[in-house]
Amino acid sequence: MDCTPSTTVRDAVLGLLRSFGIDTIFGNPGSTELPMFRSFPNDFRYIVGLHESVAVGMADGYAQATRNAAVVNLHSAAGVGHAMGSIFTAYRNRTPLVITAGQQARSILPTEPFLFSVQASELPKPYVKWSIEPARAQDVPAAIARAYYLAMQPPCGPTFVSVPVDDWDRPAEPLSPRDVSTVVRGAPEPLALLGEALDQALCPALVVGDGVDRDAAWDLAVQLAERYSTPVWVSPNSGRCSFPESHPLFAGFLPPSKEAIVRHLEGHDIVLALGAPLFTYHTEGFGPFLPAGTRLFQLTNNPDAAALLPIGSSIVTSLHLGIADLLDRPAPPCRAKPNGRRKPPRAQPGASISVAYLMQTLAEVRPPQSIIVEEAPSSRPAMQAYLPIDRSDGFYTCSSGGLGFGIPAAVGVALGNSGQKVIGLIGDGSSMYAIQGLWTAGQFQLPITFVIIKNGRYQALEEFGAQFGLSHTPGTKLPALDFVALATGHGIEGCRVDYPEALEGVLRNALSAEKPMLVEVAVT
Ligand SMILES: Cc1ncc(C[n+]2csc(CCOP(=O)(O)OP(=O)(O)O)c2C)c(N)n1
Ligand SMILES: [Mg+2]
Repeated sequence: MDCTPSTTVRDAVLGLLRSFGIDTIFGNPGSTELPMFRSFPNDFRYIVGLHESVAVGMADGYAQATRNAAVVNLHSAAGVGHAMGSIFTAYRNRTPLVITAGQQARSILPTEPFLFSVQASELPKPYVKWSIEPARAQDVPAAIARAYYLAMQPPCGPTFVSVPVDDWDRPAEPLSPRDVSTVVRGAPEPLALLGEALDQALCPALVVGDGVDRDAAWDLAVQLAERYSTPVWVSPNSGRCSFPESHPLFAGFLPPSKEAIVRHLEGHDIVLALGAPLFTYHTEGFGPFLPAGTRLFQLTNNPDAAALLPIGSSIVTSLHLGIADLLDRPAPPCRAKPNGRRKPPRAQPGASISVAYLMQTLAEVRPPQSIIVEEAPSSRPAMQAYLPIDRSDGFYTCSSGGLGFGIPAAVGVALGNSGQKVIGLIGDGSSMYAIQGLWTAGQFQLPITFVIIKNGRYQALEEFGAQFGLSHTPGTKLPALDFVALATGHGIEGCRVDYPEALEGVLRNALSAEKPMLVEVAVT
């Protein structure tokens, strides 16, 4: 009997990816991976990022937009090192990624060759859910399959497979995909107890986190809020929008501070956190987690998030199914509607452009279905006040706090939403962590408008410096950056706007283009 495997590791892996609905590989190529791309088939596309952190950031945006794991290939140790910040962000975003990395040929590993990775599977830890360098070449396809199923299993996240360069041409058996169902439904008893508590509550509130939108439970969250007439808050530093921000029940954004969360939730006897970690603080705080007498419930699809919640009752469930089960209960008695958040005063055009005026103008001129990708730390409060997001899959930012997500993610979101306008709202400082992403946007002529908010500084850090009592924060001034030149240098068109009178026209013009455009907005 002939026991020779009928295909190669490469073809077995590509076949598997096809069966997972994956036809796109993000990466930045290196010698230790090139045989992966021998006779690269026409039904696949390779999307280059000019730095590994950009490749992973694009894959993150693409995976979130397509709701499927994205594959990204990195160059052995140095490439994984470059990508680490973006891997950290993908982990915190709970984005499913299958990351492969090159490794030197197995036979020369004992003499520590050029470019090899000494403990390849250890390098990306702890920000991957699973990591391996398979013991034998023929084990690579099964490792990729396991990496995919695990990446897609809630809570989603990146997984990592290191592949020695000589493995790709080795014989392997083709591998058929399996049905791996990972949707968890909350147990009926605790859901019934939560339902009863909500029915009896005098003044309940909802807090939504990115888990709602990630689980496609946006409409159900709206129904639940309307049924119980609850105000709806957003969990601190949420990476996605999970509730329409123009809805009369929308209450606003919880700040990432212990004392402020207690203040904002004062007066509620029940708080229900939906797909929300709730206690994501940015600075040290003291005192209780919630106001005295407030009971906390949480629905989460993440067992670890349930375990680490310091107070309250958690139910591990798909958000979609958990909320649907609550809605299946008989309707509760009618409750008075709370006041929604107050509209901010209209921003006026001054002598120069304020961030509030920029956000207000953008809200008025942007296509209604356009998608916002934001990374503009000190501009965020003005964005939240003046630029409401009212659609599911309509907003992305990073949940990690690590800069370098915005530009690549905008590219990935645009690649995953063919034709849809994407607006990247990016701080001048943030943009420089991954400016090379502009080049990929240009190569694919993606319909992205990059709005660079140029205040000439790391303003958020100056604000933090003041909070810590520093009289001067060094290293926060950013003179001499020319974003129009950077756009042109990366192959896309750029323009600059300095005065309020010109802002609307410039934004309209950029937004009407079907190609990438960069607008540098000088703000005060
Ligand atoms: C990778 C990384 N490095 C450094 C920081 C610290 N940091 C937080 S906000 C910020 C400033 C960002 O500047 P910019 O995008 O211009 O926004 P602004 O603060 O001016 O609104 C920096 C450097 C970070 N969050 N991530
Ligand atoms: Mg800035």
